[in-house]
Amino acid sequence: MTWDQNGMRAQFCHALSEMYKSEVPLYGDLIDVVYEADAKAIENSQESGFSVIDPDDILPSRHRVERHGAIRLGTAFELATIRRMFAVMGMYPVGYYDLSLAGFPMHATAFRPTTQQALDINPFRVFTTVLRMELLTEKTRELAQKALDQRTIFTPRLLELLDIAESQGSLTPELGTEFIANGLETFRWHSKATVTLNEYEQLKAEHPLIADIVSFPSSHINHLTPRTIDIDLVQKLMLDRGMPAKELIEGPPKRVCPILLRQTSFKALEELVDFRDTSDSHVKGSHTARFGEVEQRGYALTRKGRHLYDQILEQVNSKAAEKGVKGSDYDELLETCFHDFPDTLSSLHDRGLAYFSYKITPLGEKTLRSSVESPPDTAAAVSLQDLLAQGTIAYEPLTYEDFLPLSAGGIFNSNLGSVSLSKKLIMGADPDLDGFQRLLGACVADEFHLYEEMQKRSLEVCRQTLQLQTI
Ligand code: OOG
Ligand code: NI
Repeated sequence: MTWDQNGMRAQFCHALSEMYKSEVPLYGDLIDVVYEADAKAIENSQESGFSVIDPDDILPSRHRVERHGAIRLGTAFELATIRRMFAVMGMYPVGYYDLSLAGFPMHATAFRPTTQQALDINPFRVFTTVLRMELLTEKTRELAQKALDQRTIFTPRLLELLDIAESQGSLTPELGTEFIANGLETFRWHSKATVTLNEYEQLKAEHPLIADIVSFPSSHINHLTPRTIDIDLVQKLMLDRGMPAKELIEGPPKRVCPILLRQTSFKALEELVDFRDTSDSHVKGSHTARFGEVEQRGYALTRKGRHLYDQILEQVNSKAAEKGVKGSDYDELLETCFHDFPDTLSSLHDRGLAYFSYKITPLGEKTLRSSVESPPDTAAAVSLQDLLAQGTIAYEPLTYEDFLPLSAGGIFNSNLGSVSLSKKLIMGADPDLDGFQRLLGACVADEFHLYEEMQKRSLEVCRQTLQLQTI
């Protein structure tokens, strides 16, 4: 058992998954469906002799344990403390997501490992949103502030353990165990609300997510998502089993070369809640927040690739809106429009649309060994194209490690009962990265930069091994 950051992350992810399974049994069923679909997909791809499966997907150390979760926070203290908590597990804020575009008064980042090695061990990531108080109406803001001021979503012991971890650089196994047990409390579901039913209704009328963020004593994990290698098959199995699956898969269509992220989900559960009463007793009510989701990850796109993706998706959505296209017709339209997005590894590589990792091929290694006697001319400038054409080095795509919350806006919306009163006001807002970083107490990393660095580093290793001046 290791208690370094990677070990802590793996253990925490496992413990959280067990807790969520007991809280939301349908999540456990979904995991079973994913295992079944993946086994079948591997069998099918072996039978067809045409492998469409990304090797990264079947790395046993990574794939089976891979999860992402999502939490929603209310204050700067909560966000900054969560940042410290995730840092103990080697998870750092990457990317800024402005959710006002979808009509939500929130912005977000994703806490995740940032190195290839850490991602390979356990890529656990948590999409973390925080409320934008300035986008609420005054009355709701006051109510939200009052409710948030009276809660602490961290146990006192967790706060002590954070100080210890930060001053000593790590935790002993005993303290690590305590850290995990205490950390889980922040994400646990509580059916006792901290507000009255009337206050809850008021918050919900402005936006259901405000009520979800503000009304409870913890920041309950609202979903935990396993990764599959065949989301179409999972979708089919979910429907076959009568699970309350959402109708469409979000994101890009099914392709030979999968890109970014495809996601589907089952609808939020209606849960009983005890609301506070002025007379100190409780009133029964209900809340829908927690759901199950599944995802298939594809290749990370460069800025250029992402731009093309966004352009095509916009085209799809405006055509769909214009003609009122829905259901399987929407899927067809999506597929047609995405014909404009190259779908071979070499075109994605040569046109600079996706990120890749380079490595020396067995042929390259053989040549290298035979040239030990007479080392190559290190001053020689060899181009990447030449090395690829000679078969000295090869590339494989980098996996997309981030999120597409706006394309998954459908997931958000399918889990919300009513329409927001203040949607128009929110949608007119500007993104506020500076404001978000102030609440976080740190900067967020740029995801494109991280992929670019991984790609560069892999090429640098090749250059050094081949003893070349430049590639
Ligand atoms: C976050 C939704 C974002 C995803 O997979 O895009 C997310 C939320 O519901 O709070 O998890
Ligand atoms: Ni999600």
